[in-house]
Parts: sequence; structure tokens; C-alpha cells
Amino acid sequence: MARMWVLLPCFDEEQALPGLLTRLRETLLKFSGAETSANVAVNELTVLAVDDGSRDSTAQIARDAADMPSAQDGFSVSLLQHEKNLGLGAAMRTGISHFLDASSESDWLAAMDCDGTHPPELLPEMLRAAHERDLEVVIASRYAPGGGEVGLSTSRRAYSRICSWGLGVLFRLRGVRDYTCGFRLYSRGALSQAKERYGESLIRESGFVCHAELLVHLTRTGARIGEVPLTLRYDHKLGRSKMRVMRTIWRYTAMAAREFGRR
Ligand SMILES: Nc1nc2c(ncn2[C@@H]2O[C@H](COP(=O)(O)OP(=O)(O)OP(=O)(O)O)[C@@H](O)[C@H]2O)c(=O)[nH]1
Ligand SMILES: [Mg+2]
Repeated sequence: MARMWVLLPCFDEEQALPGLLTRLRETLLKFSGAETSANVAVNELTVLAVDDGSRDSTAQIARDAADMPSAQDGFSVSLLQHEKNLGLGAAMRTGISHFLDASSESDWLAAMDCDGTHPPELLPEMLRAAHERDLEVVIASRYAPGGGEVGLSTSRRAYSRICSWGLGVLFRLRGVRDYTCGFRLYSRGALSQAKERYGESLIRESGFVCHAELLVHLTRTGARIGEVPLTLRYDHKLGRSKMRVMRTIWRYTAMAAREFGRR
């Protein structure tokens, strides 16, 4: 039996967080349900909510969920907090460090947006893919056959595709079509190996580019990466977008210049 940890980087997500926590609790039952074979059984799910200086009630919502008397169903919430906003990359760093300190060998770390666009119900399938295809990182991918996006503007759709295409041309990471989506499953082994090599530089980017940077570093430390199709539900997005498109394009360029050609 393994434990699934779910890292939620949260910044002003009071609208989406309560519904996502409910859906994650329900998803835990699916891991032990008939559709999951015995060797992928998960009996505990711990949410790591990393509140990054939110100005709304995000932290309070996570704290209330964390303070709930521990239920018998194996579901729990831990709140990690930055006093002020340090960015998505810093939240990923905090969550990954906590996971590596607190988890056991057979545990898995999932990371996902908590704005309502990533369906947590996909997690059992991601874990099954990891076991059946011997993967250490599973990307929920908009660009895998069967994946897609609903409710996204044409310009945002084009922007995401161009970023993934450009990173693909430069880095050619095996098994990767979607370089930028933050919905992924990581094995403990792959993360700890990458952390051992890169230390605090495992994630240097403070913004959205951290997801692509992490993939590049994981590949260089030998992680086996694959994808399962994701339908991104932008029509379910709650709260405002924090993505600053021009700044993110600039950071992709800077990260690519820094990493390209390195081994
Ligand atoms: N911890 C932390 N999380 C952040 C920050 N900015 C965004 N996030 C979280 O990162 C996830 C992705 O942010 P989004 O604003 O949805 O960005 P996106 O999915 O790339 O683009 P849109 O959905 O169009 O906004 C969400 O869970 C946000 O709460 C930040 O500064 N710190
Ligand atoms: Mg989003």
C-alpha cells in the first residue's frame, strides 16, 4: 500500500479550493476501487496545500481542512505557508522538499493546479499508467492522443502549443509532448535522484516556467517519462488567472538559454 501526496500550489484560490478538496477525498476511494489492480493500491491521500501569501481566505480554508479531526478514510490535508507571495516555483520547491522529507519509498507525489481546470479523477489512471508502463513521471497531457482543451481562447491555446512545441524542438525530451502543464505524477525515486544532483537548483524559476525546468532536470537524471491524455477544463476555471503571458514567454526563453546544451 502506498500513499499519494497531492501538492496544490495555491495563490488566491478561495473559490476553487473547497470543491477540489471534496473531489480529492472522493478520488481516494477510486484508488482502492475495483478499477485499480492490487499493485497500485493507495490507501492514504495527503494534500499538501502550499499557500503562497494569498490575500483571500485560501489559507483559512486549508487550515480548517487540516484541523478537521482525522477521519478513518485516510484523507488528510497539510498546510504549508509562505508569509508573502514568492511565486509558483517557490511553492513547488517547498512542496517537493516537504514530500521528500516526510514520505516513504513507495509514495507518489502528484502536483496540480487548484483553479478547477485539472480533474483529480484522473489520478488513479495516472498511477496505473506509471505501473503498467514502468514510468517514473506521468504527465496529464493536452497533446497526447485523446487529450484536449475546453473553453480556452484561441490565443491562449496557440500560446501554450507554441511554448510546448518550442521546448520540444530544443530539448527533445523522450515521452513528452506537453512541457508546460503542471498536472503530473512523480515517483519519490525520480524526485530524490534529481534533488540529489541539483540540490536547491532543482527548480530555479520562480514562475510558471518551473514545470518545464523540472522536466528537463528529471530527464537528465534518467527519469522515465510518459503521458496520459488530459482534457483541460478551462470552462470550469474559478478565480482569476495569475499567468502573465509576456513575462512567462521571456522566462521560457531565459530558461532555455540557460539549460540548452547542458547535460
Ligand atoms: N503558490 C503559488 N501558486 C501560484 C502562484 N501563481 C499561480 N499559482 C497557482 O498555480 C496554479 C496555476 O495558476 P493559473 O493562474 O491557473 O495559471 P495557468 O493554469 O497557467 O493559466 P490560467 O489557468 O489561464 O490562469 C494555480 O493552482 C494557482 O493557484 C503563485 O504565485 N504562488
Ligand atoms: Mg490554470
